Amino acid sequence: MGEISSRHPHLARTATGLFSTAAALLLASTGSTAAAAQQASNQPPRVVQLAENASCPFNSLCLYRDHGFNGPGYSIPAGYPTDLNNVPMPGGVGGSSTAANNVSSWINNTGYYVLLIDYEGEERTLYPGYSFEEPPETNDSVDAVDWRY
Ligand SMILES: [Ca+2]
Ligand SMILES: [Ca+2]
Repeated sequence: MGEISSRHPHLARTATGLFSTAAALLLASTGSTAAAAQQASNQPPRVVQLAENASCPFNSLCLYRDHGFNGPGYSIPAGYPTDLNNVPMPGGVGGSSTAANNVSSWINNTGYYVLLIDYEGEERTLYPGYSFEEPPETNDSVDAVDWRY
């Protein structure tokens, strides 16, 4: 979190404050599946794996491995900067096992601008309330997401 907190001190504080709630919820759901165990060990605390065919929750950014909002997907709460290298997503192109360089479709179900950041390329903006299918030029390229208000 060091890099994030230096760039966004107020966001980092918010995330830390909410972390205890998320951890408590994880501990409370003891009917744990392999996915939940993986979630507890690896993934950023507020990034949640979507159930199959689940709709994108309100006030979240949703990302999907495949086009058409298919394949493994996650929701990220509004305002939570996320390095996709920390989000497990097996079955990616070229054998990638994280969401970095793997996402093909997005749903911005928030009122905020989302920055789609490619460490090797450009930074693009996904407008509030918009969904987006990656064109061939930028498919499987985003490494991190950040937010603008
Ligand atoms: Ca993909
Ligand atoms: Ca990239």
